[in-house]
Amino acid sequence: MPVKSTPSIRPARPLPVAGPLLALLLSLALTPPALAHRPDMHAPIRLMGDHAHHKGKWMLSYRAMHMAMDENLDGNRPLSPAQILDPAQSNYLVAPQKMTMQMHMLGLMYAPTERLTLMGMANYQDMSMDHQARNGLRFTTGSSGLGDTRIGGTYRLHQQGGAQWLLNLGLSLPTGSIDKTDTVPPINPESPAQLPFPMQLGSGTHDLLPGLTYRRMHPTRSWGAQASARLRLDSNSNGYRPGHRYQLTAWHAWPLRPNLSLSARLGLQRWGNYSDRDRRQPLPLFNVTANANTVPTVNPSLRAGKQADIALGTNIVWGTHRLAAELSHPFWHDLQGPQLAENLNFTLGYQHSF
Ligand SMILES: [Cu+2]
Repeated sequence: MPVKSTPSIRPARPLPVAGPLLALLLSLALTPPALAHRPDMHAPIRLMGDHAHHKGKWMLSYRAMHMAMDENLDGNRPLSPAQILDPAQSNYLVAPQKMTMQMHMLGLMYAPTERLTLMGMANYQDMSMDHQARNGLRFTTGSSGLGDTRIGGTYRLHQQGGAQWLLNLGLSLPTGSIDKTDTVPPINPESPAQLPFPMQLGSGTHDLLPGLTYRRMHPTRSWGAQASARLRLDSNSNGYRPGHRYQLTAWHAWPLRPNLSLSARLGLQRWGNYSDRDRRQPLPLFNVTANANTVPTVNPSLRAGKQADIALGTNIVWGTHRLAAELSHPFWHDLQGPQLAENLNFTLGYQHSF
């Protein structure tokens, strides 16, 4: 009787199945998806005008932004409310402590031709600012409502292989109020007063929004850069205008999965002081000229600044839908102060093209 069978070695060999399965999973995770449909086809969600659509295509987008400011700076130097209110150093009666802003943005894009994509965007803002008065009183003011509306277009200047140049041109329309009021206890506890510059919902001005964007896709990564500006074309109905704003940003993105990418971005921006040379009449109470020393936020010469941000983001795509988020933190400031400095910005967005 031949005793050939040695069945004891059979169950010790699961590898013939596990090996190929592991290799398949690894290749799914590491193989870059096709260039045409990548999650990093779009720049980090905070940017606008970063992409164009094919002729006849529409896109609906919603972004929610949360911005927090919680420290006053003069230049790059922190100033506490006590330092700002120190009678030996200033005449200020009130010091801002922190400010938060929530913004909801609804946008629509449409490409009438292969080269041109039109866009429009409206937003709703909700702002709150905490203050401390010299007499120790703490109070909060708030304003909310429709902000300024943006319309414009993105023109595909040049596209070759994975590289493209986009020209952006837009206009900001003054749909946001510049006459928001709230009760300001140390000034007038009985009736609402005109809120200072940063608490107004709009600029009241027509702004030109030029920009230039470069994008480049590589097999396993992509990057891009954008230069943009907000140029005030006129003064508002209250006789002042905010300063111009210039932005420069560059990002790098990595498609980790066919439907998921991560991005890192660096941003630089500078903005100017307010100009009130066209002012016809003083505003009630929070009067920009007469009460310039009440609180730093009503002084048109304490608005300018420079800032550098670092941001991390992600894009998740499925079909024609995209969900994206970006968290940014300014790591350097140079502010004409005392002025509240941005500390954190979180943007969450959803886009659907059809
Ligand atoms: Cu779009």
